[in-house]
Amino acid sequence: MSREEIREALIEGLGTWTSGQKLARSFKISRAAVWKAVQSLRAEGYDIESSKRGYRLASMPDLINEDLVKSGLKTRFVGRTLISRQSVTSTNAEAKRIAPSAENGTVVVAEVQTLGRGRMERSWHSPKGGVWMSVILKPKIPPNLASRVNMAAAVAVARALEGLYGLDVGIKWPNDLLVGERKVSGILTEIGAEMDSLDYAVVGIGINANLDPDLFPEEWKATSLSRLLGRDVLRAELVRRVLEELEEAFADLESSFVEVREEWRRRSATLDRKVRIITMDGEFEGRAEALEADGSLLVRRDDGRRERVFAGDCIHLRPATETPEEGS
Ligand code: BT5
Repeated sequence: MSREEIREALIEGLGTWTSGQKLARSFKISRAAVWKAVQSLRAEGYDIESSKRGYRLASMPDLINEDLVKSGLKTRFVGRTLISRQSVTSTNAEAKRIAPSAENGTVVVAEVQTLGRGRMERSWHSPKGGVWMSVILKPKIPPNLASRVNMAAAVAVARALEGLYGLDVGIKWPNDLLVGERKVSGILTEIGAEMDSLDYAVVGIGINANLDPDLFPEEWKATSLSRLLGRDVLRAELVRRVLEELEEAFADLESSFVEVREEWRRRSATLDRKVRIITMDGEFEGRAEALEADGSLLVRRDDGRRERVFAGDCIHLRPATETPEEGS
């Protein structure tokens, strides 16, 4: 407990010195106990300096741990249970394992994923510096409305990135978040359901926060927040904001869903574009004409037929040359 109090005190006095004696007196513990608490915080990654004047936290640490995310978190249930790990195979895999018995809103977050997953068995690269997290949601909706969860998550992340960093974020159907034409975030929603009810949805959110996008092949057209902003972001603050936006979007999901759906459409980078659609049944090209209420994409094929696409990949094509502008 004293560890928490000392952490709070050092964060409050960020950059300034506090004597060990004062800390010991305030929390009614020995100076040796203060030292032990400082050691344990350092081991966690807090940059705490010590000198004759006492201790000081040199800079706010860019960590995503339960304490930092939860301090000031304005949600009712999303993120109230938060499990943070150094390294996991995939936060979605972890979250799915615990989902049946987990509280609505439980979050799993990791510094690194060794087997991060994209859609359709693709891999998602998850080096240190990113935000890799999964949120377990239990909306009271039938399974056929599950795509709402994915749409709500995309809108929530877009709002968070815009609200915190002033970025103009577009949504490429079905689940990529783009700034300009580059992917800054991807979402993978997986569900567990009975015939007529959704047991849970695991919303996996990957955000390229403080990492060098040149680590990835150019054809991915990836970017990161640090590249876009020219500075690192505080990831705990970002996680907090995403969780808050997610809770707000969640409320809409169980009711009319008008607000999220409209914003999802408004942010679409795919609508009115020339696209190539790749589904399990093959591929075709056409113009993206509409986004339906259930999240499907209506495409007018080059041969004039209209096709409704529920799942698949979409490549934006350049109108003039009709060559691919970006990867999946
Ligand atoms: C997605 O898949 O965009 C969903 C990504 C979801 C990742 C989160 S992280 C937390 C949670 N735990 C997981 O294991 N997953 C979720 P998709 O649309 O299929 O895009 C995958 C493709 O994007 C890959 O085939 C690569 O081409 C590219 N890619 C891989 N890693 C990337 C990255 N970090 N940034 C941008 N593009 C990437």
